[in-house]
Amino acid sequence: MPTNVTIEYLKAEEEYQKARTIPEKIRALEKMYATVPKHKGTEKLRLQIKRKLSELRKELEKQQAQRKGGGYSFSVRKEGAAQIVLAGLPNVGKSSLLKTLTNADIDVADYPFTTVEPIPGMMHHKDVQIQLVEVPGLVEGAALGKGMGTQLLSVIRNADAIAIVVDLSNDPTKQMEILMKEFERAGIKVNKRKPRIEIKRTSMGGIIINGQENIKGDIRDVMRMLREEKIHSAEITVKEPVTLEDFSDALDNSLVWKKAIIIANKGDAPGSRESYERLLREYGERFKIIPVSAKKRIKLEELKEALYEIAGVIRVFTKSPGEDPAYPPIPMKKGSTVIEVAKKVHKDFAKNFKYARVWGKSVKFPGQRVGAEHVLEDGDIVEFHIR
Ligand SMILES: Nc1nc2c(ncn2[C@@H]2O[C@H](COP(=O)(O)OP(=O)(O)OP(=O)(O)O)[C@@H](O)[C@H]2O)c(=O)[nH]1
Ligand SMILES: [Mg+2]
Repeated sequence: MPTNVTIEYLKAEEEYQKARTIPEKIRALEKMYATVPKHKGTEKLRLQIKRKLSELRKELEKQQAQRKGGGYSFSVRKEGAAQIVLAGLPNVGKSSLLKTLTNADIDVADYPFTTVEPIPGMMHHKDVQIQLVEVPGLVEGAALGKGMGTQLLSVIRNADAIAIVVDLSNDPTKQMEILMKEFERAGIKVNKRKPRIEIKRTSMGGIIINGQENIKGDIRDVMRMLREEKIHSAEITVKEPVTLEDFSDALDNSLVWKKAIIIANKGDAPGSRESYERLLREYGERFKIIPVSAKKRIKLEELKEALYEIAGVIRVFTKSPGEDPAYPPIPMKKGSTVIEVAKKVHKDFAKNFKYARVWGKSVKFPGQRVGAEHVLEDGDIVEFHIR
């Protein structure tokens, strides 16, 4: 046991030793993590706690999955170009937003837990259909199983992006604290980029690490983590400076990385200006925050635009030589290439692809000739030339 820890830490450790259930263990470990002094000398300890937490999360997931037979499982079939969840505490106005943004016919009421299962609706914006899914209200402890929380969080884990809904009439920073804690517990990394570490398993040859100078930490700890994950033979490329914790995250296949925005609802309510400003101070750097009122229908166009942006969708128009672009455009994932569009249009287009001409933001001049791997941008027009 390290000698430089606090009384609070030791208490938390005792709690951990006494804990019987997984949620109890998780809560105790979280306390241990929070009470370890943060300096170089405790880095390893903190990493160990994190890794133990991630192990417990996987165990909890397994436990819940086995229980599913008799219990309940939610899943919402994806439709449209992308799926965005509306997630927040109870009674913040998720249903009201879904109702004004989509065609969904749902209940709105002034008490918590009106919505008891995920509800989808389609939002139409810029010729693209985006699916919005209301997730029933989350509560503190959701990720540890409270209020069907684990099932609800798994709906969030499967979505393409998250719209966090907070209520400006009711301490939104506190709401954010609760939600961020549950996302963290559920292994959902919000508005963070996955560390750029590539792990290619090989059948033999041991561990090869390229870019080892990018790892800020003891290589023996790296090797230990790899052993723990049962990776004995692999080629690993570290493409940017990383800490041991980043390295651990990159190995942890129970984590998901999601983009998120904050919808600050009930902007019409008394006191909402002050709480919006506080929210902006504390979360404005990490999140795009859109203050709206579902009830008074204020700023809904801005909200649609922001949802469209995090959906990560681009519109690609196709045309035949000598003709106008076809309508409607084809929705594609951001970063899509010419050949990926060709595959969507017609399999012969992809098979017999020779080159394409492109008009729009991704090219230097109109009608530029490009190859199969050319990356397209929103609004581009593509003309396929095939053999
Ligand atoms: N003042 C104000 N009230 C709102 C606004 N949006 C929703 N409400 C009210 O907030 C209450 C809850 O709205 P819902 O849309 O049912 O909230 P929810 O988040 O779906 O609630 P649950 O499904 O129970 O978690 C209702 O009384 C709504 O009328 C708003 O923009 N301004
Ligand atoms: Mg609702």
